[in-house]
Amino acid sequence: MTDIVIHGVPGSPFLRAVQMGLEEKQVPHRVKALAPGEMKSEAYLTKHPFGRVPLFEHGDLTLYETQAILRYIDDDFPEPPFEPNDHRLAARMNQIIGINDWYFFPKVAAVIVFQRIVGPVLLGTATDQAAIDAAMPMARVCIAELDRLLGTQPFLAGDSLSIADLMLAPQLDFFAETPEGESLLAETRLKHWLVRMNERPSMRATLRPEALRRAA
Ligand SMILES: N[C@@H](CCC(=O)N[C@@H](CS)C(=O)NCC(=O)O)C(=O)O
Repeated sequence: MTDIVIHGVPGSPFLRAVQMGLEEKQVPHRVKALAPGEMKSEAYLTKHPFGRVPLFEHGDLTLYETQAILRYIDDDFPEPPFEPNDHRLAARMNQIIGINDWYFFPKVAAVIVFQRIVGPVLLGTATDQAAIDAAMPMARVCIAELDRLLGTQPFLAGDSLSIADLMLAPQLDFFAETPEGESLLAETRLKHWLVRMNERPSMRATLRPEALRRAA
């Protein structure tokens, strides 16, 4: 089997989503941790011109964008499938991936998780409360909407694990470490879904580094 390598920064929720996908499929792989600044190096930018993680390599295929990577993994390693057969549930999965990529990550997690945890712990920066306050309206909408879409289903897009769960679980698990995340998730069905997700071997095998697991 061709070697699979994922380049990333340990703790990144997008990296973790890909790691989880491979763990769920029981596909051997290795993570190449990037050194600080390496994401913006000339060599890295030739493979990922946007300078982000993860970057996925499988033989001569180089791929970035987490949902594209997870869809590729699902096609190349079919069992267990990550996409619902029912086209309505597949549409729901795609919608939730969109919520993550357009609203939750850039407007909520990238602000609040950064201000509360990543900045202070990794970069030694102070928390900007005004930035957190400005992100809260979108945070409320995202959590309420994800909770509504989950409804009483076991997984975000129905009865089985899908790419929506793989992408959202690492994001919400990190967000739940912040006081804002903890309080918004309290009393939601999403919180119970997160507990169930955290019990999966794929989540347990891909824990964030210790420093990023401390409550802010
Ligand atoms: N749309 C990208 C987003 C990836 C992303 O934003 N990753 C973050 C880490 S969680 C990153 O690389 N941040 C570095 C930066 O913004 O310079 C994907 O799905 O892979």
